[in-house]
Amino acid sequence: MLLRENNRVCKILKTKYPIIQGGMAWVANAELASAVSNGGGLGVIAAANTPPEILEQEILKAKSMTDKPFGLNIMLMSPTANDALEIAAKLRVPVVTTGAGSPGKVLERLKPLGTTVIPVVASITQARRVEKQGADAVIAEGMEAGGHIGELTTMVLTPQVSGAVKIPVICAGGVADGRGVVAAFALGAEGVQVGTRFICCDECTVHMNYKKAVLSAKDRSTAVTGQSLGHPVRCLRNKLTAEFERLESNNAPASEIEALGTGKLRAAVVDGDTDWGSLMAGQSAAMVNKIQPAKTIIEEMFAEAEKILSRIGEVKA
Ligand code: TUI
Repeated sequence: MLLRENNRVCKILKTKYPIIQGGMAWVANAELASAVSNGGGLGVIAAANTPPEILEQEILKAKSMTDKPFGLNIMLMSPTANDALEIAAKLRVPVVTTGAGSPGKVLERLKPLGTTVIPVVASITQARRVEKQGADAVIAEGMEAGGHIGELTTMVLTPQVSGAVKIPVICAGGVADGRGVVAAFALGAEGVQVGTRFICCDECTVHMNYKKAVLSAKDRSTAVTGQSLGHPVRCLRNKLTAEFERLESNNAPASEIEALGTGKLRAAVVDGDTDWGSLMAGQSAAMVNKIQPAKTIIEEMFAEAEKILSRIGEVKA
C-alpha cells in the first residue's frame, strides 16, 4: 500500500506513517512533538520567536520524551531564525521544516551536515527553487491552513507542485482526516502535514479554551487578517479578528494594525483568551470534533484512508 510501504516520505522521515505535525508557533512544543513522534508520525517543535536558550531546552526535553526522530520548524520571518538554525546544526536535529520565506541559507548550512530539510512552499516557483537548492521534499501548503498563509488553495497547489518537482510532495492545508489523506495522495502528494487537528490532542498543552474554540468551529468560523500588511494570517473569528477587519477596512496605519497583533498568540495559547487572543487555526477546525491522543489521531486517519481506498478500488468502471 502506497500509504505506508515503499512510501518515500516514510523513508525520508524514518517514520511509520507519512505524516508531519505542523510547526505551530507557541503550540508545537516538546510535549506535542514527542507525542506525535511516539504515535508514528514526525513531531515538530516550532522555533517561532523562542529565545535560543529556551529552544535548546525544548529540543533536549523532546529527546528525553521520545527515541523516535522529530523535527524543528524555523519560521524564516522571525528575528530569531538564525539562532534556531545554529541550534538545529549544533544539536543535529534530524529534520528541519521551514516556513514563511526563502530557505536558501537553511539548506546551505544544514544539507552538508546530513539534516533532512523540508521547506513549506506556497507557489510553484518556490517549489522549483528549493528543489534546485537541495531540499529533500516540499510541503505544499494551501490557504485553508491556519496561521501565515499563501494565496493558492490546497486543491490547485498540490497537483501543480507535484507536477513541477521530482522530490516528494507533502500536502498541507485542510487535511484533518482520512478523506484528506486520500485526497492529498490523489493530488500527487506522498504525505500530509496536519496542524489544526493536533491542537486537539490530549498531549497538546494549549489552554483548554483554545481547544474548545477549535472544537466548536464551523465551516465559516475562520477569518484571514493582515492581508493589507502583506502577511495574511488565518485565525478563528473573535473580537480580535473583528478589530483587525475594522482597522484594515478603515485603512489604518500599518503600525497600528501590526501593534494589534502583538502578544496575541500567547494570550490565546497560554491565558486562554478566546476574545482577544489570536486563535490560529485552519479551515479544517470545523472537522475537528474530539480530543484524542496524538497516536489515535494518526492511526484513525490512516485506517480511514485505507478503508476509503479499498472502497474506491471496488468501484467498477
Ligand atoms: O509559516 C507558516 N505559518 C505560520 S508561521 C506563524 S508565526 C506568526 N506569528 C505571528 C504572526 C504571523 C505569523 C504562524 N503560522 N506556514 C508556512 C508557510 N510558508 N505558509 C506560506 C509560506 C510561504 C510564503 C512565502 C513560504 C515561502 C514564501 O516565500 C518564499 C520566497 O521565495 O520569498
